[in-house]
Amino acid sequence: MTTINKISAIEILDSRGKPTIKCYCKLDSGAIGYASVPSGASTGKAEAHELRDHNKSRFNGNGCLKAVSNVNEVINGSISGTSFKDQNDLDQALIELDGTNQKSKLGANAILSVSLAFARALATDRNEPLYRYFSNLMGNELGRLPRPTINLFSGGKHAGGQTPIQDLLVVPGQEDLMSSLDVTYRVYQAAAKISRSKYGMRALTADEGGLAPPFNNLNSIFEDANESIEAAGLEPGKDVFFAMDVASSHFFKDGLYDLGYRKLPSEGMIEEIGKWVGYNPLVSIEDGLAEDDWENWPKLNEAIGGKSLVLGDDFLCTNPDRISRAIEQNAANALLLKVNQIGTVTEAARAYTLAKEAGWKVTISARSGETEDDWLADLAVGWQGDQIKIGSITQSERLAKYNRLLEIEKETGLPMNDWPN
Ligand code: 2PG
Ligand code: MG
Repeated sequence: MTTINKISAIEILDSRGKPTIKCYCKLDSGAIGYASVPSGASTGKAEAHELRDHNKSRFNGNGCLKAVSNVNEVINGSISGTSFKDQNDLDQALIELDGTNQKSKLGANAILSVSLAFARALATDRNEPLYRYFSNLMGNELGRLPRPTINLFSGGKHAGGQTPIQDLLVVPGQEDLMSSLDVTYRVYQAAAKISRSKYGMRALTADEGGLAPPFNNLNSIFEDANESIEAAGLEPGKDVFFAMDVASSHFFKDGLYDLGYRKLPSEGMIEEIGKWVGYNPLVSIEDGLAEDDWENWPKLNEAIGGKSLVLGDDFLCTNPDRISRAIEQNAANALLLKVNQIGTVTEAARAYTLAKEAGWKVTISARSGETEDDWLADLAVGWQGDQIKIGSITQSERLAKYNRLLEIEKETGLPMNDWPN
């Protein structure tokens, strides 16, 4: 049993300058854990509720003082001095204290901050690295490092909508992390040069550090990405692959996918994605269809699932009920896992297990609004995520996680997951 001595929280700012929450958990043993919670911009409707103050005169309504006070008053009042068997025991207490389906009373941001800070406090107490705590929690041996999928170009909600597609990512195929980051750096620098010469654009970046030039059309995203890889002296489909976050819920209106130059029904969108996957070394398509287009996800999976991951983000929202339904309907073959979409470590672990038991791949993902906290790297290694999606390699809130992965790689000597080679 572990007794919590005190839980407290403060407001801090995320990578977009918006308030978020950082929590400290002190155990009776004296061990202290902390955790900061990220925040999305292209959010799914089924995500757990992120509690904001809606006081327009402060951070345009984005303050998190209510969430902070829920930790300091309600949660601390209820659980300090209480003993818990394990992570599950604490998370169940938090879920019951909130008592709503989407954690709308206390806020998923408040609840997750406590759940994660407790995880880190326990790891500290046991004198074990956080990745080991997470692997023990899952009953996993340590196996392989997740392969990074790294933003190169961005659009959609992360770049002011200059193109509807949200992210084109590179998937370096190297055998270790530093070589993968080296390849990514070279491709990124080549892409920055191409953006300048083709679009007259300085290397201005989107929320996650991807370049965001005003592409002429969707094909030019692929053209420019392939060109960047070649300009870096590398071969697309051998040294570097692609992943795409279509994030199509955000341009699905009145039954049509609005790609700017064309509006397509679901069948047309599936055909279009089939072409992208056919002509490019695209190994992962995230949210190719909208979050409520349940009827057509199985058709997308049927059409491209043999060649590419059919990855559900807004579609699944790390929600065990949605994942079970998708497994039953054969509607995807991979889960994008974001812990704050569901709100506790235990429920995220359940989502992970469901997906793995169905033979799916799992990509562990950061959010577009991130902090310098690096727990995501430990969680991805401990749970043996097949992929990790953190963003580009240009901003410190992302690099905190890449650098933590480098440390873990050095410490453990783990090999990298061999997908997609
Ligand atoms: C996504 C994420 C990360 P956001 O859509 O996958 O790229 O974005 O955090 O804005 O939901
Ligand atoms: Mg997404």
